[in-house]
Amino acid sequence: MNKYPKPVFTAEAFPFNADKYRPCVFNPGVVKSQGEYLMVFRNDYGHQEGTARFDGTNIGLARSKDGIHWTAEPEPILDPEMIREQWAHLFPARFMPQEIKRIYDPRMMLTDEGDYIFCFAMDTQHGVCGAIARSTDLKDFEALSISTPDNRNMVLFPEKIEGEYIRLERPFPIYGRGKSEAFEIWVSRSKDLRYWGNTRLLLGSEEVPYSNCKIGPAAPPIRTDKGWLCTIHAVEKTEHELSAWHPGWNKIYYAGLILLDLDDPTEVIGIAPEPLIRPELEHEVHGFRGSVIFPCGMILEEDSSVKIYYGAADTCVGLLTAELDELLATIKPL
Ligand code: BMA
Repeated sequence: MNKYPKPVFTAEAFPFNADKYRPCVFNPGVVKSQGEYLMVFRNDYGHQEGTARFDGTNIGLARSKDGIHWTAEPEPILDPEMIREQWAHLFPARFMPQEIKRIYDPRMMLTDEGDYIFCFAMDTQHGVCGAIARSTDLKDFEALSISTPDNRNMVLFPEKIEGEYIRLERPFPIYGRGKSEAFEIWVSRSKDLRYWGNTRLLLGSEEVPYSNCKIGPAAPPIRTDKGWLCTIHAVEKTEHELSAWHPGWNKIYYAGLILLDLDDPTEVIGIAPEPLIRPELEHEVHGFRGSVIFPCGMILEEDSSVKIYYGAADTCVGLLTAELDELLATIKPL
């Protein structure tokens, strides 16, 4: 496995709002299409010093020929303003436009028809929703569905299974779990990306040995002979404050691996007992929220190598490359 010693994408590569204090680009959704890599990323700009707040958040797009060197479009492709205008019908008119506050953490998949399907988190005045949108040109985004709150980290499988789309998701149950932030990964199915159902628990946070808190799905899974290889993020809450611009930040985010049954991806068949990526490098440990590894994109190459793109310290984008076999070798039966 090879972790790139420096970030592969930083705020310097995204000129929009570059004059703002401490801009961040992170949590990258990545697909590969006809030899070109496309990355959608979260951009937080205008950090309000001494607080956890930013002036704004939008979603940008970058392209690459090799998956390592990226060129960003100069303007965001999606921001809360566009959603307020184009998706106003999703909310009662009396709550608009102030209802939609932030959009962030994009993941992306490509359909057989060549449409881009986006999943992202949407903070509203009435809770956090998981949104799904379709785009044919990465300019206009048609709303397909929004979840009830609180739910986010929606991650679609890259293909239909038995005629159905499959999504991993992470609701936030604050009643009934006995401790705060014990949040799990659930799975739902849909025939048309609009109506979701057959929801089922996939993995409990207590089943992940390196987490004492919440877990969530990370990048869209990849198909392998052994099963669907799937990244997760898993959180360890510590007793001490970690290096961060965010006052009081005390959570470590690790990336981990699980394996899902090929025919029935609602069944976990294996888990790697140790984290795949721990925050260790300078750009992973120091930043807006230090010690955060948050993958949102994973590409299986023709030579069976794998690229995993992750947000590092909620500030920039890191990359881990590995052979598929070495990733699968870390998995033990659940
Ligand atoms: C999660 C999300 C992510 C973020 C992570 C670490 O809850 O908000 O966007 O990267 O926390 O701060």
